[in-house]
Amino acid sequence: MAYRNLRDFLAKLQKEGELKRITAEVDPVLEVTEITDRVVKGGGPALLFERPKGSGFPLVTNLLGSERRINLALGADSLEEVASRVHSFIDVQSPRGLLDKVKMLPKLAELGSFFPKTVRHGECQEIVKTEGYSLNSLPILKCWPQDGGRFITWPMVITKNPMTGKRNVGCYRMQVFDERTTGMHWQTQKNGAEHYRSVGERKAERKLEVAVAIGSDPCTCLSGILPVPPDMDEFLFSGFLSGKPVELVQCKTVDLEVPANAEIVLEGYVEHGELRTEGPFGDHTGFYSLEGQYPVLHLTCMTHRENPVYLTTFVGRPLQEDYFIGHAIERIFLPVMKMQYPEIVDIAMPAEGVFQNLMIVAIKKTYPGQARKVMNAIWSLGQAMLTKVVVVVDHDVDVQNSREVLWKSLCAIDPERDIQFVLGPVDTLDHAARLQDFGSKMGIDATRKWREEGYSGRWPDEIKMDDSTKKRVDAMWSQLKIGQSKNK
Ligand SMILES: Cc1cc2nc3c(=O)[nH]c(=O)nc-3n(C[C@H](O)[C@H](O)[C@H](O)COP(=O)(O)O)c2cc1C
Ligand SMILES: [Mn+2]
Repeated sequence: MAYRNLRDFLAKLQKEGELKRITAEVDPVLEVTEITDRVVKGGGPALLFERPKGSGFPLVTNLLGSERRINLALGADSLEEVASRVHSFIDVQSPRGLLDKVKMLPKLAELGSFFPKTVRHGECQEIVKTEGYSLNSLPILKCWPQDGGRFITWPMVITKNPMTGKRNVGCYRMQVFDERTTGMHWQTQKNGAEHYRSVGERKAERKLEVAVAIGSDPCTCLSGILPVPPDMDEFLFSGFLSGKPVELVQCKTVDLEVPANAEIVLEGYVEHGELRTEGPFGDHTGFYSLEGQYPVLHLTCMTHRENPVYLTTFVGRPLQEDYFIGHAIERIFLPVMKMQYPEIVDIAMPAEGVFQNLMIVAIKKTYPGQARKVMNAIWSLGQAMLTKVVVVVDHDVDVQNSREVLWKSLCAIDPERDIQFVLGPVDTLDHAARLQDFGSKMGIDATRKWREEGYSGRWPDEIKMDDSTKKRVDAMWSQLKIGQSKNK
């Protein structure tokens, strides 16, 4: 069921009425954003701009900007279905007896079948250009008015850990500086930044090779965004998600491999210590991230398919496409979180919290202080460490319903008692932090308080009508001739 490449998925979207082709000429400078912004917020389809101004190549936006398209991408009817598949794999890890071990074998063999495979030839190298090429040939967006320039927004940036040789794939925006030079927006705590720093510890050869793949089958496109642990290959995980191993080809000028089915590949290197002003950029917080000093990528080669389709996205005031992607990732990784922290019942990151600002966690509290333990767990868990506000509620709060969370949490707190501040790493994009990358975070324990936690009152029950009264009222409802809904 896996898609062969980006076009194969576009064809599926077209068949499902989830793709709109735009034949009019549209400028990648601002116009594509304004059009797509209206479409995303209206719940509309993916957009294929066939004639971006100034480029011979078409561009796609809003590829995964709805739950339905995310499901189509993942080949599932719902995110719960994907989550339970993830769960069934992690669940086999601790076999109890011989029988369990035997039962586990097929699962593990299946997992093995998702390891990326190296192939000889790839569509992404149909055209190879080591000379006379230019980034200006691509329809790269300038997203928002105050942006410092054009930005490649959905790259899979591939590097190898200089110490271990292990691959990392990350989606980091790249500002176009000139025809063959870009910025590399590695935020401080990300894996790409770690590779960059570790190349700086070398005495000689302080260069880090970089390959950038743009546009692929949709699960592979997600690989750069997935917050997998540093030592796990994102391509293994995206192969697992699509049900088919990612096929890789060797690059032409660097010792790295890229997805064979990519539309466009940029190869090059970053020299440790060379920094350049990057930004501003209209970011997913809904505000501009201002100029900063970031590494510079020098291209050595560009390869692409014949007539490549340029895949891009942009961020801004929520809702945007990244919300749907982030939400899917949240659902897919929830079983992993639950395995580590079994008291977690559900989590939510409402769009307005722009991922790093707010996480609401429902827990089944079984011992005193557990809400605080969970906050600390979140602040030590991969990228979730950057979460500015963690709200912990009881298991009977529907965290997906922000109004219910506001109501019940505010009723449940004695602010001075229930709020906890900590200092630590914060998101690079947090413009309110006292220092770049460092600041405070807040946890709110909005669970019912126990005697063992020093609460001496009686915690009241939530008001609910009893079932027998409801049934009697249901029965008499039509005679009352009030109309409206019978039962709320
Ligand atoms: C559209 C989009 C753009 C992103 N841009 C950046 C970026 O410029 N810099 C960055 O550090 N992370 C960016 N991210 C987030 C990273 O892709 C994400 O944190 C990823 O898991 C990082 O991978 P890593 O843990 O291997 O570093 C972006 C995410 C999306 C969806
Ligand atoms: Mn990674």
